[in-house]
Amino acid sequence: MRVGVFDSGLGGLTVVKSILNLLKGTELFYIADTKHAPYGEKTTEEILQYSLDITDYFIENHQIDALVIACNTATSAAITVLRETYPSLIIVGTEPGIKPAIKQTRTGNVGVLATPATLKSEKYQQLVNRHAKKKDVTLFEQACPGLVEQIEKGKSDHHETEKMLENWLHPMRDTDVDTIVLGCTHYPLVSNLIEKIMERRLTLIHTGDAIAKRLLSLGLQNGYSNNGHLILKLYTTGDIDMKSVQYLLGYTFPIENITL
Ligand code: DGN
Repeated sequence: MRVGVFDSGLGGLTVVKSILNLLKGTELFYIADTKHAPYGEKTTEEILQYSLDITDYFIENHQIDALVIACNTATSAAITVLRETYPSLIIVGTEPGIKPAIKQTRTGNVGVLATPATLKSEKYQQLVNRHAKKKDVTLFEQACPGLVEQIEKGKSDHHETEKMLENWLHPMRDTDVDTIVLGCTHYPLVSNLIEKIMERRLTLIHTGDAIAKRLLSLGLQNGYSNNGHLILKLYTTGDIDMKSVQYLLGYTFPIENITL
């Protein structure tokens, strides 16, 4: 199976990591659309256009069978139109892990960290209505404007980033929140800081593994085998912090600049 994966930047590599762990016979192409990062502050129309351009690039250059939108923000803005535009493509999106968080919390208090665009989106409200409203669960939702930029700049463990997170997590620290949803694929990069600031054992929910499982199951249903060799190719539309790429993948990997 030939799979295209994209995000506004590096964050989607957390999803690539999960896919690499689970799938075997796959050719994986990743685009970090760093030229347009962060998506969180763009209009829906702009994000939709970037998503269409990236998908066209994957189809023209790599004849992909499946597309993974490794970005909560782009999923909210574009998945419906992408499914209508490319009906023969397997399309897997990303959404904040509200459902697994509700299953795992013991205290019933769950934090949700995401971009402003994701928290404001209709898709997120639908997700909350579907899963959280029926249960005895309180959600502490917190938008984190600027966090994606810090991570893209390679400042995941910088004291500036720690200060930002301290402010956002302050209201949660005063409650018995035991589970936090990482509602942006960039945020696993600041897991250590979140745990340090919260000063407790936490369950951090990141959706990379669930996406990889869904991709595998849809691939098998569509007749693709999961045998053979893995091939990985990374592309970026702008500047990228190689230190973070290495940190995310666990090894250095070449990344090619492209124009869409
Ligand atoms: N990784 C993207 C997400 O999951 O929403 C970040 C979006 C952005 O660029 N702000």
